Amino acid sequence: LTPAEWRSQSIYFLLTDRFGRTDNSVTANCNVNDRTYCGGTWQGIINQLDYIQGMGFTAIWITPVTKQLPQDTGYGMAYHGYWQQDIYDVNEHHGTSDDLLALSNALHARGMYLMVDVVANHMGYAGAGNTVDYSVFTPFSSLSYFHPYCLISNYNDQSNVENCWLGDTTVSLPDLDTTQNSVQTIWNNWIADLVTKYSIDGLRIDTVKHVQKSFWPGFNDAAGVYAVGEIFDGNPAYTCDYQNYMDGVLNYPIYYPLLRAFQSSSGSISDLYNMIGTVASSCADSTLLGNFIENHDNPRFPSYTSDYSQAKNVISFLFLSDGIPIVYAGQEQHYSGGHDPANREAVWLSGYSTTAELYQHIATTNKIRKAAVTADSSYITSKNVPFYQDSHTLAMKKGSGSSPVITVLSNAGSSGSSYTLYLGGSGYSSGTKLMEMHTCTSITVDSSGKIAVPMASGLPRVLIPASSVSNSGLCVSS
Ligand code: ABC
Ligand code: CA
Repeated sequence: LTPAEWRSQSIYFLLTDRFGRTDNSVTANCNVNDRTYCGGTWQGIINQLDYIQGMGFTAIWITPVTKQLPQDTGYGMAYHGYWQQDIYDVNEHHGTSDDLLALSNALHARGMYLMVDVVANHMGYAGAGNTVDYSVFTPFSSLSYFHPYCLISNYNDQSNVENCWLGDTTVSLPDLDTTQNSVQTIWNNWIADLVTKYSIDGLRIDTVKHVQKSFWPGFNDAAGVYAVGEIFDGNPAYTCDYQNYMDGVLNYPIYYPLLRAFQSSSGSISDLYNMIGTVASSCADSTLLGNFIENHDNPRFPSYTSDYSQAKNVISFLFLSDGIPIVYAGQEQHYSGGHDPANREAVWLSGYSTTAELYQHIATTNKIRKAAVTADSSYITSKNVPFYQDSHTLAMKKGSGSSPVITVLSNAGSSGSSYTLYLGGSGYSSGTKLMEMHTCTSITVDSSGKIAVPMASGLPRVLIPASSVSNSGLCVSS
């Protein structure tokens, strides 16, 4: 799938080991602190595709599929998939190569897409960097393929970040010398073959900032599909520059101000307001970024606040601003794990409840976004524009000039009062008929061009033209 085809998708990110089991168990024990395999498989994902599709997702991103170090280390086992040793074989804990192919086929049969996480920066080794037996790696079976051992010690020194090693003396991440032609050739051939063999539709690329930028255009081209890179850094100038070398990047610049704005009712709305504009102007194309508020490396949103209204607001932001929304498995169940490994709870222990409040909120928000895409051919490529803020409220518009989607977010929280926000500056002219999609309230833009938005309990509000409502399957009059 091309970048242009990915823009309108929505992604469910899951750790294969933690999402679904072949036996469909919803009680199998999974103690996150053990940092060991809990039994999730590719077949287990196939078994639960209705659950994922029921929220409106059109794609899944799965953790790396390659064969991992086999030991139980001081940090447990390689259940997450980032400690590879053989790039030509698959992780047998997740199933066979045929199982992975079956997952790809099952997704495609539903019109859904497969994104696979890949690691080109390093391999994984159980032990300190000066004790590595390079013969365990396939194909990088000698020291000559790697940078000399040194641990990353200074994140302000880009050559240290690129040429030294991640990990520590418990688990080493031997750092490939990606400047060598032989290493580049192996990786480019490998990714082309992997994408072809499993009909992969997109890539999430790990540790992008730890490899020299000039490596990435060739790798992305060889893949031939949309790739979104992980640059774990909140600075838009630093992170956006990587979009000049690959299709998209994970939206870490928005992540931090989004989290701060909604983690409490005193969070800064203006910092988020400003960052929307900064990212739109700093990144090559903000509509190809990957938006998230949770992942397996950071504490889950409910570990900061248990408030459901705040959780709904951040979800609405992910879907209705520029970029491709990414929800991390368990987010829909309001899981609240903190730092790695606590944020890697097994999803089956929720019983895959489809009545969960956030499951329903995500389903509704996916429908609203799809209705906007259907009604307005320029919606998905247009730039989101924030146009109103007060200390608890942010309003933004995205879509064609005459009929944008209006999203109103609030950080007042569930105890927030009920009131009417008279919202100006939307660009809608008086007399236009709109629908607020969460309350199904019909609203006519008033004679001064203002929209009377019914706010309550700190919940998000989304307005679309009345003429687009029928595309959504929501607010159907009886
Ligand atoms: C293991 C254990 C953990 C244990 C840890 C020490 O070792 O499992 O329990 O606590 C994989 C596994 C992890 C594992 C690691 C290391 O490997 O999933 O469980 O931890 O063995 C990617 C993946 C991630 C994966 C790897 C490695 C890379 O998403 O799941 O981890 O393949 C750095 C990397 C980034 C990496 C991340 C985990 O570490 O750059 O690619 N993620 C600063 C640095 C970042 C750094 C980040 C976290 O800290 O700049 O480069 O990420 O260490 C903002 C700044 C940011 C700053 C943050 C903290 O603050 O703007 O720059 O990030 O304001
Ligand atoms: Ca490196």
